[in-house]
Amino acid sequence: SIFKENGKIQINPSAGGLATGLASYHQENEGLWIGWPGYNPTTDKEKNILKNRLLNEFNCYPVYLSNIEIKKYYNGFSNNTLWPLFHYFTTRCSYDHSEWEYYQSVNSKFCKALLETVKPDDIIWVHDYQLMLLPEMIRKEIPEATIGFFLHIPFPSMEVFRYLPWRNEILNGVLGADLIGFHTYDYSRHFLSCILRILGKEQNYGQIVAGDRVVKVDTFPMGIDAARFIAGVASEEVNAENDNLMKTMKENKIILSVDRLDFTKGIPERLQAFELFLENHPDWHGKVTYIMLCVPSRDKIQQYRMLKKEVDELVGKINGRFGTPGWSPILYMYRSVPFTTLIGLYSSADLALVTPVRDGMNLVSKEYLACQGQHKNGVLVLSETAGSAAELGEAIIVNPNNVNSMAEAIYQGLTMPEEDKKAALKLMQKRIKRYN
Ligand code: GDG
Repeated sequence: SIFKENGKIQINPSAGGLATGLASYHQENEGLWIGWPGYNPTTDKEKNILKNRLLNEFNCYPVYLSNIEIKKYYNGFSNNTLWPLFHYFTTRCSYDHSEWEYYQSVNSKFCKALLETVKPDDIIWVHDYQLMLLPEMIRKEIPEATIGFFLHIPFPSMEVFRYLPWRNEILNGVLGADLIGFHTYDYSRHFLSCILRILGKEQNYGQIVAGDRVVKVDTFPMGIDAARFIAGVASEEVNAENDNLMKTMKENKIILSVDRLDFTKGIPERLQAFELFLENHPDWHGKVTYIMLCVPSRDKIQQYRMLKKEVDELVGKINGRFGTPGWSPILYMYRSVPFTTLIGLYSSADLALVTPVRDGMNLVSKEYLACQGQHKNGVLVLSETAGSAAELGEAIIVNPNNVNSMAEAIYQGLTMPEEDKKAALKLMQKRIKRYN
């Protein structure tokens, strides 16, 4: 995120899965990252200053969006049509023709920025649902280009995808790439089934013939830079933060959740499950604290503001119902915290609650496991509809809509024998380090 403080522009890496997950890769390679910086300079002079700083300090190249483009392309078509549809929230989708027009024009704006910077033999890697038309646009301009496309969110089943009025255009857009990647085998399968039933194109072992090209579709579950998290946890700064946290928490067990505040993350359902756990297990009152870190996200969209209100109210209700002068069941933070604080929380928590109703992958689940290191025995409660559940079968797997079973999973996780916790954790940690 970029903002102005005392007249000077501050540049901070953003806290979304795509940005954090690819940061290490970007730093270690000589690529150029083209993207919207999330900030609108008001003058041409400021635009140029920011552009130079992004290039020199971060190897990034900005595409500036106007206010109307932010409204119609970003908050509109990307986050109010594709995002809810691909996460199976079909009743939350708007299908607005003018937003679709902005989606097309902003995709061409990115194509133009790419043409300004691309060099012969560059490999072009297009990311995510905001740029699904871009591979085809680039292909038209540079027919011999090498293009990859990766989707960071789920690709829904054909029965859901077909709701989209512009389904053919989106599929053809992506088919401009040479290699199309998804997090899980199911998403790849859904995509191939749409290609067959909507475009009538057959596939053979994940290969599709598109004109005179062969396009390959495959599964690449995104990993984390495990070494960076493990080294971070060992640092003095993180140890000092943890000592402080332990003083406040005393002997209490810590439950942790970390998400962007998004309706796909199942936050209200999770709070209801925690409330039910406290109701069913009074012996745990005063002995457990749920630290809930919610990072503000897309707060210009009405539905996100309503969710914020709902979450605020639920937290207030639960703390009001069970809290005592010496104990608040939920410690709620609505902001982004520095990396050291985040990994300190990951390493201190006895149980992580990762219960999205739908999530492409979910990196938080992997980061938590990495930060538990060799000496902790943390338990992961994980939703079956997070992409990471396909890789982390040793976690306590739950249905995120089943509040009763989530409440019991919390109890089970807190009371499990240490050797069982350790055995599950070790297996998952090994996998995370290997597929980093
Ligand atoms: C999308 C897909 C997919 C969170 N709070 C803070 C903070 N974070 C970082 C975490 C993590 C990232 O944000 C969140 O990543 P997720 O993967 O959990 O979720 P989305 O943002 O929804 O990401 C998702 C991902 O893309 C990658 O393909 O896994 O399914 O929805 O890395 O560490 N970082 C800091 N402070 C915070 O307060 N510094």
